[in-house]
Amino acid sequence: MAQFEEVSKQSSLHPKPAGLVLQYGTAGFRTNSKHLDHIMFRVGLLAVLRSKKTKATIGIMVTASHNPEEDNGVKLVDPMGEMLAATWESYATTLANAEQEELISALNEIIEKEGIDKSQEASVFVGKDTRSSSASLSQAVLDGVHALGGHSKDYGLVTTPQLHYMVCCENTQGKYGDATVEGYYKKLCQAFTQLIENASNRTDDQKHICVDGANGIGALKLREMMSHLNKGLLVTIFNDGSKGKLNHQCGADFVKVQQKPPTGIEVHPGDRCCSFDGDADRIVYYFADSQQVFHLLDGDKIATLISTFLKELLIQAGLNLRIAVVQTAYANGSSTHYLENTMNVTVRCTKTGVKHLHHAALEFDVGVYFEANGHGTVLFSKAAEDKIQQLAQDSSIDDERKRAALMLQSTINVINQTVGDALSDMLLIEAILAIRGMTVEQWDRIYTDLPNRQLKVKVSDRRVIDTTDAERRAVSPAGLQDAIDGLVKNYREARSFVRPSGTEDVVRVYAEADTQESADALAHEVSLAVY
Ligand code: NG1
Ligand code: ZN
Repeated sequence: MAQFEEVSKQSSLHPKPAGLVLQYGTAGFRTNSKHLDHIMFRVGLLAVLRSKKTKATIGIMVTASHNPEEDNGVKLVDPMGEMLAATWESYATTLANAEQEELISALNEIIEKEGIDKSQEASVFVGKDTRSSSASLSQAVLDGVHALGGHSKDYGLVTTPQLHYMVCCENTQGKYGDATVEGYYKKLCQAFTQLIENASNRTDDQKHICVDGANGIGALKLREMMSHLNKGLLVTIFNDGSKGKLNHQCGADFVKVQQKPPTGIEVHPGDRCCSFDGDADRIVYYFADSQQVFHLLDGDKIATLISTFLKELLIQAGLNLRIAVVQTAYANGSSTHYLENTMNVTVRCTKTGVKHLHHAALEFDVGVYFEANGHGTVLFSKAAEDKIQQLAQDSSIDDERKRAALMLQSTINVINQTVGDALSDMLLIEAILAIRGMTVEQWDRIYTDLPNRQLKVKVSDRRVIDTTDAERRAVSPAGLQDAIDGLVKNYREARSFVRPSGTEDVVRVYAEADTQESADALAHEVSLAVY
Protein backbone atom coordinates (compact mmCIF):
# COMPACT_ATOMS: atom_id res chain seq x y z
CA MET A 1 0.00 0.00 0.00
CA ALA A 2 1.33 3.41 -1.04
CA GLN A 3 0.59 4.92 2.37
CA PHE A 4 2.77 2.35 4.11
CA GLU A 5 5.61 3.07 1.68
CA GLU A 6 5.35 6.70 2.72
CA VAL A 7 5.43 5.67 6.39
CA SER A 8 8.52 3.53 5.82
CA LYS A 9 10.25 6.30 3.92
CA GLN A 10 9.40 8.96 6.49
CA SER A 11 10.14 6.77 9.49
CA SER A 12 13.73 6.33 8.32
CA LEU A 13 14.04 10.10 8.80
CA HIS A 14 12.93 9.60 12.42
CA PRO A 15 15.05 6.56 13.31
CA LYS A 16 14.69 4.69 16.56
CA PRO A 17 17.92 4.40 18.55
CA ALA A 18 18.63 0.64 18.74
CA GLY A 19 17.71 -0.97 22.04
CA LEU A 20 15.85 2.02 23.47
CA VAL A 21 12.70 0.92 25.30
CA LEU A 22 10.12 3.41 26.55
CA GLN A 23 6.70 2.91 28.05
CA TYR A 24 3.50 4.92 27.69
CA GLY A 25 2.69 5.54 31.36
CA THR A 26 0.38 7.82 33.35
CA ALA A 27 2.35 10.77 31.98
CA GLY A 28 2.44 9.45 28.39
CA PHE A 29 6.01 9.13 27.08
CA ARG A 30 8.43 11.27 29.01
CA THR A 31 12.24 11.34 29.03
CA ASN A 32 15.25 13.37 27.88
CA SER A 33 14.23 15.15 24.67
CA LYS A 34 17.20 13.63 22.79
CA HIS A 35 15.46 10.25 22.74
CA LEU A 36 12.05 11.31 21.56
CA ASP A 37 12.12 12.12 17.84
CA HIS A 38 11.04 8.61 16.68
CA ILE A 39 8.49 8.45 19.52
CA MET A 40 6.83 11.65 18.30
CA PHE A 41 6.64 10.39 14.72
CA ARG A 42 5.09 7.12 15.86
CA VAL A 43 2.62 8.82 18.19
CA GLY A 44 1.54 10.79 15.11
CA LEU A 45 0.90 7.48 13.34
CA LEU A 46 -1.02 6.07 16.29
CA ALA A 47 -3.19 9.17 16.58
CA VAL A 48 -4.25 8.69 12.94
CA LEU A 49 -5.34 5.12 13.74
CA ARG A 50 -7.11 6.25 16.91
CA SER A 51 -8.91 8.96 14.93
CA LYS A 52 -10.01 6.47 12.26
CA LYS A 53 -11.19 4.07 14.98
CA THR A 54 -13.18 6.67 16.92
CA LYS A 55 -14.20 8.61 13.79
CA ALA A 56 -13.30 11.73 15.76
CA THR A 57 -10.52 14.27 16.19
CA ILE A 58 -7.67 13.16 18.46
CA GLY A 59 -5.21 15.45 20.27
CA ILE A 60 -1.46 15.23 20.75
CA MET A 61 0.29 17.42 23.30
CA VAL A 62 4.07 17.76 23.29
CA THR A 63 5.15 18.58 26.85
CA ALA A 64 6.97 17.18 29.86
CA SER A 65 4.91 19.21 32.33
CA HIS A 66 6.93 19.90 35.50
CA ASN A 67 10.06 18.02 34.37
CA PRO A 68 13.27 19.97 33.70
CA GLU A 69 13.73 21.88 30.43
CA GLU A 70 15.98 19.13 28.97
CA ASP A 71 13.15 16.60 29.08
CA ASN A 72 10.14 16.39 26.86
CA GLY A 73 7.18 14.11 26.40
CA VAL A 74 3.95 13.44 24.60
CA LYS A 75 0.41 12.49 25.48
CA LEU A 76 -2.61 11.57 23.37
CA VAL A 77 -6.02 13.12 24.00
CA ASP A 78 -9.17 11.10 23.32
CA PRO A 79 -12.33 12.52 21.64
CA MET A 80 -14.08 14.06 24.66
CA GLY A 81 -10.81 15.62 25.81
CA GLU A 82 -10.06 12.74 28.18
CA MET A 83 -6.90 10.66 28.55
CA LEU A 84 -6.16 7.93 26.01
CA ALA A 85 -8.06 4.66 26.59
CA ALA A 86 -5.95 2.11 28.48
CA THR A 87 -5.87 -0.55 25.70
CA TRP A 88 -4.36 2.01 23.37
CA GLU A 89 -1.64 2.87 25.89
CA SER A 90 -0.20 -0.58 25.23
CA TYR A 91 -0.40 -0.03 21.46
CA ALA A 92 1.54 3.18 22.00
CA THR A 93 4.22 1.24 23.87
CA THR A 94 4.37 -1.47 21.18
CA LEU A 95 4.73 1.06 18.35
CA ALA A 96 7.32 3.07 20.25
CA ASN A 97 9.52 0.04 20.82
CA ALA A 98 9.17 -1.65 17.41
CA GLU A 99 12.49 -1.75 15.57
CA GLN A 100 12.54 0.10 12.28
CA GLU A 101 11.80 -2.96 10.13
CA GLU A 102 8.94 -4.10 12.41
CA LEU A 103 7.04 -0.82 12.30
CA ILE A 104 4.66 -1.60 9.42
CA SER A 105 3.71 -5.00 10.81
CA ALA A 106 3.12 -3.39 14.22
CA LEU A 107 0.78 -0.88 12.56
CA ASN A 108 -1.01 -3.64 10.68
CA GLU A 109 -1.52 -5.59 13.85
CA ILE A 110 -3.34 -2.67 15.49
CA ILE A 111 -5.42 -2.10 12.34
CA GLU A 112 -6.50 -5.75 12.34
CA LYS A 113 -7.12 -6.05 16.07
CA GLU A 114 -9.25 -2.91 16.14
CA GLY A 115 -10.96 -3.56 12.79
CA ILE A 116 -9.95 -0.11 11.54
CA ASP A 117 -11.37 1.11 8.24
CA LYS A 118 -8.30 2.41 6.41
CA SER A 119 -10.36 4.61 4.12
CA GLN A 120 -11.81 6.56 7.08
CA GLU A 121 -10.61 10.20 7.27
CA ALA A 122 -8.39 11.10 10.23
CA SER A 123 -8.00 14.41 12.04
CA VAL A 124 -5.42 15.28 14.69
CA PHE A 125 -4.95 18.47 16.76
CA VAL A 126 -1.39 19.18 17.91
CA GLY A 127 -0.10 21.51 20.64
CA LYS A 128 3.24 22.14 22.32
CA ASP A 129 4.77 23.80 25.37
CA THR A 130 7.63 26.33 25.41
CA ARG A 131 10.56 23.90 25.74
CA SER A 132 13.32 24.51 23.19
CA SER A 133 12.95 20.93 21.92
CA SER A 134 9.17 21.21 21.45
CA ALA A 135 9.27 22.86 18.01
CA SER A 136 11.17 20.07 16.25
CA LEU A 137 9.43 17.34 18.23
CA SER A 138 5.97 18.63 17.33
CA GLN A 139 7.14 18.73 13.69
CA ALA A 140 8.00 15.02 14.04
CA VAL A 141 4.44 14.44 15.31
CA LEU A 142 3.02 16.25 12.28
CA ASP A 143 5.29 14.22 9.97
CA GLY A 144 3.81 11.04 11.47
CA VAL A 145 0.24 12.25 11.07
CA HIS A 146 0.80 13.23 7.43
CA ALA A 147 2.77 10.09 6.56
CA LEU A 148 -0.32 8.02 7.33
CA GLY A 149 -2.60 10.41 5.45
CA GLY A 150 -4.14 12.20 8.46
CA HIS A 151 -5.24 15.84 8.51
CA SER A 152 -3.72 18.02 11.17
CA LYS A 153 -4.33 21.33 12.87
CA ASP A 154 -1.31 22.76 14.61
CA TYR A 155 -2.30 24.97 17.56
CA GLY A 156 1.34 25.78 18.25
CA LEU A 157 2.02 27.01 21.78
CA VAL A 158 -0.91 26.12 24.05
CA THR A 159 -1.34 24.79 27.58
CA THR A 160 -2.16 21.08 27.92
CA PRO A 161 -5.72 21.83 29.11
CA GLN A 162 -6.27 24.23 26.21
CA LEU A 163 -5.51 21.42 23.77
CA HIS A 164 -7.88 19.05 25.62
CA TYR A 165 -10.53 21.75 25.40
CA MET A 166 -10.05 22.19 21.61
CA VAL A 167 -10.46 18.46 21.02
CA CYS A 168 -13.66 18.36 23.07
CA CYS A 169 -15.11 21.45 21.32
CA GLU A 170 -14.36 20.00 17.91
CA ASN A 171 -15.96 16.63 18.65
CA THR A 172 -19.09 18.13 20.18
CA GLN A 173 -19.62 20.38 17.16
CA GLY A 174 -19.00 23.52 19.17
CA LYS A 175 -21.45 22.66 21.98
CA TYR A 176 -18.64 22.85 24.51
CA GLY A 177 -17.35 26.10 22.97
CA ASP A 178 -15.34 27.34 19.98
CA ALA A 179 -12.27 25.26 19.19
CA THR A 180 -10.02 28.33 19.24
CA VAL A 181 -7.79 29.86 21.90
CA GLU A 182 -9.87 33.03 21.61
CA GLY A 183 -13.06 30.97 22.15
CA TYR A 184 -11.51 29.42 25.26
CA TYR A 185 -10.71 32.83 26.80
CA LYS A 186 -14.12 34.21 25.94
CA LYS A 187 -16.01 31.29 27.49
CA LEU A 188 -14.00 31.23 30.73
CA CYS A 189 -13.72 34.98 31.20
CA GLN A 190 -17.38 35.65 30.51
CA ALA A 191 -18.35 33.07 33.12
CA PHE A 192 -15.85 34.56 35.59
CA THR A 193 -17.23 38.06 35.01
CA GLN A 194 -20.76 36.80 35.65
CA LEU A 195 -19.67 35.04 38.83
CA ILE A 196 -17.97 38.08 40.35
CA GLU A 197 -21.08 40.18 39.79
CA ASN A 198 -22.11 38.38 42.99
CA ALA A 199 -19.17 39.89 44.85
CA SER A 200 -19.76 43.47 45.83
CA ASN A 201 -17.32 46.28 46.48
CA ARG A 202 -14.04 44.45 46.04
CA THR A 203 -11.00 46.64 46.58
CA ASP A 204 -8.07 46.51 44.18
CA ASP A 205 -6.12 44.72 46.92
CA GLN A 206 -8.72 41.98 47.03
CA LYS A 207 -8.60 41.67 43.25
CA HIS A 208 -4.84 41.26 43.18
CA ILE A 209 -3.03 37.96 42.74
CA CYS A 210 0.65 37.09 42.16
CA VAL A 211 1.17 34.24 39.73
CA ASP A 212 4.35 32.17 39.29
CA GLY A 213 4.20 31.02 35.66
CA ALA A 214 7.02 28.45 36.12
CA ASN A 215 8.76 30.20 33.19
CA GLY A 216 6.46 28.26 30.90
CA ILE A 217 3.43 28.31 28.66
CA GLY A 218 1.07 29.21 31.53
CA ALA A 219 2.65 32.66 31.90
CA LEU A 220 2.27 33.32 28.18
CA LYS A 221 -1.35 32.23 28.09
CA LEU A 222 -2.28 34.01 31.30
CA ARG A 223 -1.02 37.25 29.77
CA GLU A 224 -3.22 36.64 26.71
CA MET A 225 -6.21 35.85 28.92
CA MET A 226 -5.82 39.00 31.01
CA SER A 227 -7.07 41.23 28.19
CA HIS A 228 -10.42 39.40 28.46
CA LEU A 229 -10.78 39.91 32.21
CA ASN A 230 -11.87 43.57 32.21
CA LYS A 231 -10.04 44.37 35.44
CA GLY A 232 -12.09 41.79 37.34
CA LEU A 233 -8.76 40.37 38.41
CA LEU A 234 -5.45 42.20 38.76
CA VAL A 235 -2.63 39.83 37.99
CA THR A 236 1.12 40.25 38.45
CA ILE A 237 3.04 37.53 36.65
CA PHE A 238 6.40 36.31 37.97
CA ASN A 239 8.66 33.74 36.30
CA ASP A 240 7.19 34.60 32.92
CA GLY A 241 10.03 33.02 30.96
CA SER A 242 11.83 36.26 30.18
CA LYS A 243 14.76 35.44 32.51
CA GLY A 244 14.55 32.13 34.32
CA LYS A 245 14.60 28.53 33.17
CA LEU A 246 11.44 26.44 32.85
CA ASN A 247 10.42 24.81 36.16
CA HIS A 248 13.81 25.63 37.66
CA GLN A 249 13.23 26.33 41.37
CA CYS A 250 9.73 27.44 40.54
CA GLY A 251 6.34 26.12 39.51
CA ALA A 252 3.63 24.15 41.29
CA ASP A 253 5.62 20.95 41.70
CA PHE A 254 8.61 22.73 43.24
CA VAL A 255 6.40 24.64 45.68
CA LYS A 256 4.40 21.54 46.69
CA VAL A 257 7.39 19.24 47.14
CA GLN A 258 9.74 21.79 48.76
CA GLN A 259 6.94 23.43 50.76
CA LYS A 260 8.49 26.83 50.12
CA PRO A 261 7.95 29.77 47.76
CA PRO A 262 9.52 29.65 44.30
CA THR A 263 12.51 31.82 43.49
CA GLY A 264 11.73 34.87 41.40
CA ILE A 265 8.84 36.01 43.58
CA GLU A 266 8.82 37.82 46.90
CA VAL A 267 5.91 36.74 49.03
CA HIS A 268 4.86 39.62 51.27
CA PRO A 269 2.36 39.13 54.10
CA GLY A 270 -1.08 39.86 52.71
CA ASP A 271 -0.23 38.75 49.15
CA ARG A 272 -2.25 35.94 47.59
CA CYS A 273 0.04 33.85 45.38
CA CYS A 274 -0.23 30.81 43.17
CA SER A 275 2.07 28.69 41.02
CA PHE A 276 1.32 26.88 37.76
CA ASP A 277 3.36 23.95 36.49
CA GLY A 278 5.20 23.82 33.15
CA ASP A 279 2.15 23.00 31.03
CA ALA A 280 -0.40 24.78 33.25
CA ASP A 281 -2.52 21.81 34.26
CA ARG A 282 -1.68 22.16 37.97
CA ILE A 283 -2.05 24.99 40.44
CA VAL A 284 -1.23 25.50 44.12
CA TYR A 285 -1.82 28.62 46.27
CA TYR A 286 0.26 30.03 49.12
CA PHE A 287 0.87 33.05 51.30
CA ALA A 288 3.13 34.25 54.09
CA ASP A 289 1.51 35.16 57.40
CA SER A 290 2.45 38.19 59.48
CA GLN A 291 5.29 36.14 61.04
CA GLN A 292 6.58 35.39 57.50
CA VAL A 293 5.60 31.73 57.93
CA PHE A 294 4.85 30.09 54.58
CA HIS A 295 1.43 28.43 54.15
CA LEU A 296 0.65 26.13 51.24
CA LEU A 297 -2.88 25.54 49.95
CA ASP A 298 -2.61 22.42 47.84
CA GLY A 299 -5.06 20.37 45.77
CA ASP A 300 -6.82 19.11 48.90
CA LYS A 301 -7.51 22.65 50.14
CA ILE A 302 -8.67 23.61 46.64
CA ALA A 303 -11.04 20.63 46.44
CA THR A 304 -12.43 21.55 49.86
CA LEU A 305 -13.04 25.17 48.88
CA ILE A 306 -14.71 24.25 45.60
CA SER A 307 -16.85 21.38 46.93
CA THR A 308 -18.06 23.42 49.89
CA PHE A 309 -19.04 26.26 47.55
CA LEU A 310 -20.86 23.90 45.19
CA LYS A 311 -22.62 22.02 47.96
CA GLU A 312 -24.01 25.25 49.40
CA LEU A 313 -25.16 26.45 45.99
CA LEU A 314 -26.92 23.14 45.35
CA ILE A 315 -28.75 23.47 48.68
CA GLN A 316 -29.71 27.09 47.95
CA ALA A 317 -30.93 26.10 44.51
CA GLY A 318 -32.96 23.27 46.04
CA LEU A 319 -31.29 20.74 43.77
CA ASN A 320 -30.90 17.23 45.04
CA LEU A 321 -27.73 16.21 43.19
CA ARG A 322 -25.06 13.78 44.37
CA ILE A 323 -21.78 15.56 44.99
CA ALA A 324 -18.50 13.84 45.84
CA VAL A 325 -14.81 14.61 46.19
CA VAL A 326 -12.33 12.18 44.67
CA GLN A 327 -8.86 12.03 46.17
CA THR A 328 -5.82 9.76 46.16
CA ALA A 329 -3.93 8.20 49.07
CA TYR A 330 -1.75 11.35 49.11
CA ALA A 331 -4.66 13.52 50.24
CA ASN A 332 -3.97 14.90 53.67
CA GLY A 333 -5.93 12.98 56.33
CA SER A 334 -7.27 16.26 57.72
CA SER A 335 -8.92 17.10 54.40
CA THR A 336 -10.64 13.74 54.19
CA HIS A 337 -11.77 14.03 57.79
CA TYR A 338 -13.11 17.55 57.30
CA LEU A 339 -14.99 16.68 54.10
CA GLU A 340 -16.58 13.53 55.52
CA ASN A 341 -17.30 14.64 59.05
CA THR A 342 -17.86 18.38 58.92
CA MET A 343 -19.10 18.91 55.38
CA ASN A 344 -20.87 15.56 55.04
CA VAL A 345 -19.52 15.16 51.53
CA THR A 346 -18.91 11.72 50.04
CA VAL A 347 -15.18 11.08 49.56
CA ARG A 348 -13.73 8.47 47.20
CA CYS A 349 -10.12 7.40 47.08
CA THR A 350 -8.57 6.13 43.84
CA LYS A 351 -5.16 5.11 42.60
CA THR A 352 -2.71 7.89 41.72
CA GLY A 353 -3.05 9.21 38.17
CA VAL A 354 -5.56 11.64 36.75
CA LYS A 355 -7.41 9.08 34.66
CA HIS A 356 -8.39 7.12 37.78
CA LEU A 357 -9.71 10.22 39.54
CA HIS A 358 -11.54 11.42 36.44
CA HIS A 359 -13.17 8.03 36.00
CA ALA A 360 -14.39 7.91 39.62
CA ALA A 361 -15.72 11.48 39.44
CA LEU A 362 -17.91 10.52 36.48
CA GLU A 363 -20.02 8.35 38.81
CA PHE A 364 -21.55 11.39 40.52
CA ASP A 365 -23.75 14.29 39.44
CA VAL A 366 -21.03 16.64 40.59
CA GLY A 367 -17.58 15.08 40.96
CA VAL A 368 -14.80 17.29 42.30
CA TYR A 369 -11.41 15.64 41.87
CA PHE A 370 -7.98 16.87 42.86
CA GLU A 371 -4.61 15.30 43.41
CA ALA A 372 -2.81 16.84 46.38
CA ASN A 373 -0.25 18.19 43.88
CA GLY A 374 -2.86 20.59 42.45
CA HIS A 375 -4.13 18.75 39.39
CA GLY A 376 -7.88 18.65 39.28
CA THR A 377 -11.22 19.85 38.03
CA VAL A 378 -14.98 19.33 38.49
CA LEU A 379 -17.21 17.11 36.36
CA PHE A 380 -20.95 17.67 35.99
CA SER A 381 -23.15 14.86 34.67
CA LYS A 382 -25.37 15.62 31.68
CA ALA A 383 -28.42 15.25 33.94
CA ALA A 384 -26.97 17.73 36.45
CA GLU A 385 -26.18 20.26 33.74
CA ASP A 386 -29.69 19.95 32.31
CA LYS A 387 -31.32 20.44 35.72
CA ILE A 388 -29.19 23.48 36.47
CA GLN A 389 -29.90 24.93 33.03
CA GLN A 390 -33.65 24.45 33.45
CA LEU A 391 -33.70 26.01 36.89
CA ALA A 392 -31.67 29.01 35.74
CA GLN A 393 -34.34 29.70 33.14
CA ASP A 394 -37.31 29.06 35.45
CA SER A 395 -39.12 32.34 36.08
CA SER A 396 -41.36 30.91 38.81
CA ILE A 397 -38.66 30.42 41.47
CA ASP A 398 -37.66 32.87 44.19
CA ASP A 399 -34.64 35.17 43.95
CA GLU A 400 -32.35 33.12 46.17
CA ARG A 401 -32.87 29.94 44.16
CA LYS A 402 -32.50 31.84 40.92
CA ARG A 403 -29.25 33.44 42.02
CA ALA A 404 -27.84 30.05 43.08
CA ALA A 405 -28.90 28.42 39.80
CA LEU A 406 -27.28 31.20 37.76
CA MET A 407 -24.09 30.93 39.80
CA LEU A 408 -24.02 27.17 39.23
CA GLN A 409 -24.45 27.79 35.52
CA SER A 410 -21.53 30.24 35.42
CA THR A 411 -19.46 27.85 37.52
CA ILE A 412 -19.99 25.11 34.93
CA ASN A 413 -18.80 27.50 32.23
CA VAL A 414 -15.69 28.69 34.05
CA ILE A 415 -14.54 25.10 34.57
CA ASN A 416 -12.60 23.11 31.99
CA GLN A 417 -14.20 19.71 32.54
CA THR A 418 -11.85 17.90 30.18
CA VAL A 419 -8.82 17.96 32.52
CA GLY A 420 -7.19 19.91 35.38
CA ASP A 421 -6.51 23.45 34.19
CA ALA A 422 -4.50 26.04 36.12
CA LEU A 423 -6.07 29.03 34.32
CA SER A 424 -9.63 27.79 34.78
CA ASP A 425 -9.05 26.59 38.37
CA MET A 426 -7.54 29.98 39.23
CA LEU A 427 -10.56 31.85 37.89
CA LEU A 428 -12.93 29.60 39.84
CA ILE A 429 -10.97 29.90 43.09
CA GLU A 430 -10.65 33.68 42.70
CA ALA A 431 -14.41 33.93 42.07
CA ILE A 432 -15.25 31.82 45.13
CA LEU A 433 -12.96 33.85 47.40
CA ALA A 434 -14.48 37.07 46.02
CA ILE A 435 -18.10 35.90 46.40
CA ARG A 436 -17.49 34.72 49.95
CA GLY A 437 -15.41 37.76 50.84
CA MET A 438 -12.84 35.28 52.09
CA THR A 439 -9.11 35.92 52.50
CA VAL A 440 -6.54 33.27 51.70
CA GLU A 441 -5.81 33.06 55.47
CA GLN A 442 -9.46 32.28 56.21
CA TRP A 443 -9.47 29.67 53.47
CA ASP A 444 -6.34 28.10 54.96
CA ARG A 445 -7.95 27.90 58.40
CA ILE A 446 -10.84 25.68 57.19
CA TYR A 447 -8.74 22.79 58.48
CA THR A 448 -5.13 22.27 59.52
CA ASP A 449 -3.02 19.85 57.48
CA LEU A 450 -1.50 16.94 59.35
CA PRO A 451 2.31 17.19 59.16
CA ASN A 452 3.50 14.84 56.42
CA ARG A 453 6.59 13.65 54.60
CA GLN A 454 7.16 12.09 51.20
CA LEU A 455 10.36 10.19 50.44
CA LYS A 456 11.71 8.39 47.40
CA VAL A 457 13.49 5.07 47.78
CA LYS A 458 15.67 3.59 45.04
CA VAL A 459 15.29 -0.19 44.86
CA SER A 460 16.57 -2.71 42.33
CA ASP A 461 13.07 -3.56 41.10
CA ARG A 462 10.20 -1.37 42.22
CA ARG A 463 7.65 -3.71 40.60
CA VAL A 464 8.03 -6.24 43.43
CA ILE A 465 5.74 -3.91 45.38
CA ASP A 466 2.13 -4.58 44.59
CA THR A 467 -0.68 -2.64 46.26
CA THR A 468 -4.40 -2.79 46.88
CA ASP A 469 -7.13 -0.57 48.38
CA ALA A 470 -6.32 2.42 46.13
CA GLU A 471 -2.60 1.90 46.81
CA ARG A 472 -3.03 2.32 50.56
CA ARG A 473 -1.93 -1.23 51.39
CA ALA A 474 0.93 -3.36 50.06
CA VAL A 475 0.09 -7.00 49.23
CA SER A 476 3.64 -7.89 48.21
CA PRO A 477 6.42 -8.43 49.13
CA ALA A 478 5.14 -10.59 51.98
CA GLY A 479 5.52 -9.01 55.39
CA LEU A 480 5.94 -5.41 54.20
CA GLN A 481 2.43 -4.28 55.13
CA ASP A 482 2.70 -5.92 58.56
CA ALA A 483 5.96 -4.07 59.10
CA ILE A 484 4.34 -0.74 58.09
CA ASP A 485 1.34 -1.40 60.36
CA GLY A 486 3.72 -2.12 63.24
CA LEU A 487 5.58 1.17 62.71
CA VAL A 488 2.43 3.27 62.28
CA LYS A 489 1.13 2.04 65.67
CA ASN A 490 3.95 3.85 67.43
CA TYR A 491 2.69 7.29 66.38
CA ARG A 492 -0.42 9.35 66.90
CA GLU A 493 -2.86 10.18 64.10
CA ALA A 494 -0.45 8.33 61.85
CA ARG A 495 -0.82 6.83 58.42
CA SER A 496 1.76 5.57 55.96
CA PHE A 497 1.87 3.73 52.65
CA VAL A 498 4.31 2.83 49.90
CA ARG A 499 3.79 2.45 46.15
CA PRO A 500 5.95 2.15 43.07
CA SER A 501 6.03 5.43 41.11
CA GLY A 502 4.49 5.36 37.67
CA THR A 503 6.76 8.08 36.34
CA GLU A 504 10.15 7.54 38.02
CA ASP A 505 12.21 4.50 38.85
CA VAL A 506 11.58 4.82 42.59
CA VAL A 507 9.28 3.65 45.36
CA ARG A 508 7.41 6.52 47.01
CA VAL A 509 6.92 6.54 50.77
CA TYR A 510 4.26 8.72 52.38
CA ALA A 511 3.74 9.28 56.08
CA GLU A 512 1.66 11.64 58.17
CA ALA A 513 1.37 12.04 61.92
CA ASP A 514 0.53 14.54 64.65
CA THR A 515 3.91 16.30 64.51
CA GLN A 516 6.47 16.95 61.77
CA GLU A 517 9.11 15.06 63.76
CA SER A 518 6.84 12.01 63.96
CA ALA A 519 5.93 12.17 60.25
CA ASP A 520 9.62 12.44 59.33
CA ALA A 521 10.63 9.59 61.61
CA LEU A 522 7.81 7.34 60.41
CA ALA A 523 8.63 8.02 56.73
CA HIS A 524 12.26 7.22 57.42
CA GLU A 525 11.45 3.96 59.26
CA VAL A 526 9.04 2.85 56.55
CA SER A 527 11.60 3.54 53.83
CA LEU A 528 14.03 1.26 55.67
CA ALA A 529 11.36 -1.45 55.68
CA VAL A 530 11.09 -1.15 51.88
CA TYR A 531 14.71 -2.17 51.24
P1 NG1 B 1 3.96 8.90 40.33
O1 NG1 B 1 5.36 9.10 39.83
O2 NG1 B 1 3.30 7.64 39.83
O3 NG1 B 1 3.88 9.05 41.82
C1 NG1 B 1 3.34 11.44 39.76
C2 NG1 B 1 2.43 12.13 40.73
C3 NG1 B 1 1.00 11.95 40.28
C4 NG1 B 1 0.79 12.41 38.84
C5 NG1 B 1 1.84 11.78 37.94
C6 NG1 B 1 1.84 12.38 36.56
C7 NG1 B 1 2.68 12.30 43.16
C8 NG1 B 1 2.86 11.59 44.43
N1 NG1 B 1 2.58 11.56 42.06
O4 NG1 B 1 3.04 10.07 39.73
O5 NG1 B 1 0.17 12.65 41.14
O6 NG1 B 1 0.83 13.79 38.77
O7 NG1 B 1 3.16 11.95 38.46
O8 NG1 B 1 0.84 11.89 35.80
O9 NG1 B 1 2.62 13.53 43.14
ZN1 ZN C 1 1.44 19.39 34.14
